[in-house]
Formats: sequence, structure tokens, C-alpha cells
Amino acid sequence: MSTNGTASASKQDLDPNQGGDANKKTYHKTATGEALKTANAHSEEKDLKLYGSCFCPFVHRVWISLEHRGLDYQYVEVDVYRKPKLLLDINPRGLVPALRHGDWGCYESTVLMEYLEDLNQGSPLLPKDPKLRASSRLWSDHINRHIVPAFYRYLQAQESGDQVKFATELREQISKLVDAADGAGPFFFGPDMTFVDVQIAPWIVRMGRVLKPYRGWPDPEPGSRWEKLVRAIENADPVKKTTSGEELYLDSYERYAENRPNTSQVRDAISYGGTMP
Ligand SMILES: N[C@@H](CCC(=O)N[C@@H](CS)C(=O)NCC(=O)O)C(=O)O
Repeated sequence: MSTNGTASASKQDLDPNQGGDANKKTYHKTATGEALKTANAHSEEKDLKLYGSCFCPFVHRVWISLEHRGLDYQYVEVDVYRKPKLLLDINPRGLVPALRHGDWGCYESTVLMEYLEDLNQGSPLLPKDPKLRASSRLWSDHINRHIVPAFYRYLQAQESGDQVKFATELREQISKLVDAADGAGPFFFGPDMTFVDVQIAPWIVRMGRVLKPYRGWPDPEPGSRWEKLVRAIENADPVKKTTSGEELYLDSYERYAENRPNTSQVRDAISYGGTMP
């Protein structure tokens, strides 16, 4: 039976974030659209396994990297809030993404992207030049430290004054990234998608599908450098192949937009001023 807010769901089908109300939408447990096709094409047992949840932007980054590189991998969907043992065995913190490679496991999306880079298989995402590599890491850090938390502060804000304040914060942090980008683009460093683009890609996908409907976040200004970046990232093949249908994001993020208890460790960190998980 569906747990996505259908009124017919019985109490035991509900997720804790629904607070006993079957009319509340909850996170999806299976990918849809292009992402489902890709998940199905990678369901066979492989040495390299990505444990992920279809709605999760941190998983999305690693999945885009795997697709970009054309690696032979298995995608394993897990219900991250029910924390199966196979996830906890790799990540005792119980967060996705988690990666298993043979009998070795690791977690943390940025660390996993670097690991895939270090395998030296398929197309790289980090440039060769040490200065550009350092710059990639600097702007990835900016995304993780400033853009990602601003996204959640804005989405979770319930008062209109706070929403205006956090929309401004998000715009300012995005502007810093855009000012540092190659002028011609369309990607951050120029004609090709690289590490920094993949780091921000899942939040770009969710700006149009989550921030726009829930908070009125505007489409990028036509002709702007930001628009160029957004279009290039949205149209990149590995991004399209790992993105689900719009409803999946709309439903999965209602709990954040309403700032509901029992949503996630990210929600609690933002609400109570802790560090992001
Ligand atoms: N810093 C982590 C964050 C991962 C994360 O927060 N993942 C969420 C799903 S989007 C999660 O696993 N949540 C489980 C929970 O809140 O218990 C990373 O970059 O991998």
C-alpha cells in the first residue's frame, strides 16, 4: 500500500514524519522516471554498490558521478529512516549515500566522489591542474558549507520574514559561486561538467522542483550566467538519467517545507542550530 499520503493508508503504513496523518505526503521509496530506468539497469549484483535513497541529494551526487564515469556498479535502494543492517554495517551513522567496493565500505558524498576519482576509471571529474583541483575543492566546500544549509534554512522557514531572509542568504551564496565561475561556461570551469557542477547539481534540480512550488523561488533570470549553469547542469545526461519525476520531489520534501518533526537529521540540525550531518 502507498505511504505517500493516500488517505487509505493504515496507521502502521505511515512514516514517523507524517505524525499519524495519512493526508501528509512522505518521502518516496522507489525512484521514478529516468532514475527508475537507470536503477533498473543497475540492479544486478556488482562489486561496486551504491546504497541510496531516491529522494536524497547527497546520494544523487554520487549517482551522477558513477553515471558520468560509466562505471560498472549496482544501485541498491534503502529506506534510510528504517536503517537496514546492510547500511549500518557500512555507516554506523545510518546516513546515505554509502558505498561498498568488495568487502570495503565508506560513506559521505564528497569523500565518495573523491574515491571514485581516485579509482582512475572512466572520465574524470577533477581537472588535472593542481590549482584547478584546489579551486574545485574550495568551491565544493562553499557549496557544502554555505549553499546546502541555506537551501534547507529557506525551505524549513515557516515565517514569511525568515523566508525572505533565507532566500536572500541563498541568493548571495549562489552569487559567490557564479562570480567564481568561468565567464563563458556553460559549466563552472567551462565547456565540460566537472566536480563542482556535480556537487551542486542535486540542489539545482531541487530548486525548480521543491523551492519553486513551496517557496516561490524564481526561475533563473533569462540570459544570466546562473541560467546558463542551471540549464547546462539540468541537461547533462548523467543528471537527467538519475533524476526522478517531479512528483517524487514535491512529495518527498513536503515534510521539510512544513518543518515537521521526525523528518531527518538534516531537519533537526537546521531547526536546532546543530552541525549538518
Ligand atoms: N554529509 C552527508 C549527509 C548525508 C545525509 O544527510 N543523508 C540523508 C538523506 S538525504 C540521510 O541519510 N538521512 C538519514 C537520517 O536523517 O536519519 C553526506 O554528504 O553524505
